[in-house]
Amino acid sequence: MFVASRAILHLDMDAFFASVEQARRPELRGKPVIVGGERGGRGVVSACSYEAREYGVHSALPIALAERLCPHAVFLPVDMKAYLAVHRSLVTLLERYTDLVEVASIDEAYLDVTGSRRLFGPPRTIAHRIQEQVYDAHGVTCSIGIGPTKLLAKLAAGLNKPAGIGELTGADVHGRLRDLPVGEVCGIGPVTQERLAALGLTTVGMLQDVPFPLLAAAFGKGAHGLRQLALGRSFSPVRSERPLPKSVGRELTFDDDVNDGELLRATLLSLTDNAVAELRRKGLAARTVALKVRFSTFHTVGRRRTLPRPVSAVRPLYETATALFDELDVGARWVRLVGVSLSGFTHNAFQLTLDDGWREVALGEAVDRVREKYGFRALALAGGAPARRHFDHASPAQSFHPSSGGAAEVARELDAEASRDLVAELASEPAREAV
Ligand code: DCP
Ligand code: MG
Repeated sequence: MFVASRAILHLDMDAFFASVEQARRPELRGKPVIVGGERGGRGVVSACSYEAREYGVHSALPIALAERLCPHAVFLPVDMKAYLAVHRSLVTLLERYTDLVEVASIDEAYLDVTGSRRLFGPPRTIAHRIQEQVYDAHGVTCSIGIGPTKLLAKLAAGLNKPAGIGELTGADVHGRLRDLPVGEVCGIGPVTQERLAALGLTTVGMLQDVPFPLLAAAFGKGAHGLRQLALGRSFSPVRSERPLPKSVGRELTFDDDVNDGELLRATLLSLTDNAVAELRRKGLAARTVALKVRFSTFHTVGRRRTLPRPVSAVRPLYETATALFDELDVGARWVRLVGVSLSGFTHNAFQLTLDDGWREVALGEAVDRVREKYGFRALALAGGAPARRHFDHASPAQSFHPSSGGAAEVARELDAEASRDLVAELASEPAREAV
């Protein structure tokens, strides 16, 4: 079961190399343009404008053949330097909308905008803005697909070429998707396509319906993956190529020193919850939890623990933080500051299996969605309540110091009116995330 819903965009430039040429030489606009080599050359077509496609020209066709199909086309050599310059500028533009930009090719990128909606609006609004900005900056058009997975977003972009914006949802998997040729699905290449055709399977719908034993007989271990693709179930996350952050942490200096164990634990829960929210926004999972405690004497102690595998749910990370806290044996000593820091990151795979903590992850993402809409404080973990009361009294904008990144944001979130304190009963069932 796939519960978590992400908002993923797939952007693909239209007739990329040819469009760049048309943009810098306006006299070529509206004309068939073929990029790949001069007339009479021995090369193949790299790109061709949509006007040239009407004559049957396409990428990888020998230039000589393209010449025959469309004799009046303008033939141009490849100017990779120019296309790369546009490419780099596009990536910079896309990174304004989210940290999670995966560059898939010279003219294609995936964006995970799940965490960007609060700032930039719904995915369709983001897609319109990107299209406009790309055109304003470079005079070229792109197509953008929206979906809950990369696979569906890419299909949606392909269905809306050129210059379109389209969306495919989970519901479309058993609707519009069924009539598509299997070759349209990213991951089903020409060889697989041929083998499927030999079984009489040419459309996505056929691949959805074919009895599994038949598929397994033909494709062995690959059968499961094929069926998943046909059902739009590809949960591979958008992988940004940016280096992973070293750590994400939150710490709190109390306005008055504290020696109340319950309040300290509740503070740890709020800090962990806050740090994990940032973790999920960045699409990461963490393996290492570090705890910092500064006593009223300014003596500072720390403990860290590494989990068997990376997690992105609050509970196992909080439980580790409290275990570390117990080991420190704070007793009745007065505490000035506590901090929780997460590190040892991997990209969160969102590969949800029944025994893999999917419920925790799905709940976490549901909490993220509510917070995106109504603010961070709209939902708070049950055990964090005493700490929240404390924050409310303790001029939190000054006393709450995120130890890495997002400082302004968190200060703002904690400063918000505490009028909508709903309690998320995440604690209602025992954790399934084994640590
Ligand atoms: N390319 C190439 N040789 C190929 C395919 C593509 O050199 N066989 C280059 C030129 C294309 C660019 O990569 O402009 C992007 O490839 P796409 O497959 O996205 O094709 P286009 O952007 O040209 O057209 P479309 O509008 O179909 O995306
Ligand atoms: Mg393209």
